[in-house]
Amino acid sequence: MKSEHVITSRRTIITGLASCGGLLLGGCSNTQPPTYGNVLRMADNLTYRAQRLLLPRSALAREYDRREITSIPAIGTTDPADSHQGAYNETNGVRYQQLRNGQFADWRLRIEGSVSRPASYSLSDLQRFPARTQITKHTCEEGWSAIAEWTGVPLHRVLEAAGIRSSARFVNFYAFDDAAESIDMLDALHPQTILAYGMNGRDVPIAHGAPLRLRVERQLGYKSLKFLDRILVTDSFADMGKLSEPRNGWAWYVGI
Ligand SMILES: Nc1nc2c(c(=O)[nH]1)N[C@H]1C(S)=C(S)[C@@H](COP(=O)(O)O)O[C@H]1N2
Ligand SMILES: [Mo]
Repeated sequence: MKSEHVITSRRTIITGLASCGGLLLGGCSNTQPPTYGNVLRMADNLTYRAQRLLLPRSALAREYDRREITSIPAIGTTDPADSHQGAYNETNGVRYQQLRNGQFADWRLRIEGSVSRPASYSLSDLQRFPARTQITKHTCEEGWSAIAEWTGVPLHRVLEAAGIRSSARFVNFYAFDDAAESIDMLDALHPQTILAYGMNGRDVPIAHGAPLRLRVERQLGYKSLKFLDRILVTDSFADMGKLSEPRNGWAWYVGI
């Protein structure tokens, strides 16, 4: 019954999208010229609509066999406490160092915004949810790919536990470096979208996003945010900060 409910709400979302016609992320009004952010995201609207029309809503990314696991480079921020790294944030870098010194026992993932029960979860709280393990290919926009096994809690379970509101449209993720990402409800509820605490059968190593990273298997690697600190559920598109795609000319929607 539960999955039927999810499918119905996805259908509602996609119908809403189709009838919107104009700028996807900027709302349905075509009476005003687009904002700066919307101009940068115009190509997103095309790829988003084309991919959502062509592919089944819940199509799974291919999953691989254990024998196909490859080595995987660590890219972007590999240590949020290292002040020499490009996306270093002093406040959060110091917090990260303290949490790491305590083996992340005091780390908590906050979930707030468009939810009826804002919450914060420890790693063991998250590990009490039913887990999902998947062996998938990570594809970086820089042109490399790698296969790894990821274990974690499906994001939809955590959103449901927090009482996600029916008006919610985006899930925003904030990391311990200055990176942040957002995804829509179709990806947020996708069964392979997980909050991963395990990689290749062990805890996620620091360089790959300890203690918790996002896996969004139907999009390019940069959507899979490492070093998760906070989740904010929103009803409309939010500014994701200075490293966000709209501010840097990167596509927000990078479906594969
Ligand atoms: N917090 C954070 N998440 C991030 C990044 C980053 O710099 N900071 N880089 C992204 C990019 S471009 C890629 S390809 C993957 C790399 O993940 P890996 O280091 O586990 O291979 O993480 C993504 N998530
Ligand atoms: Mo990447």
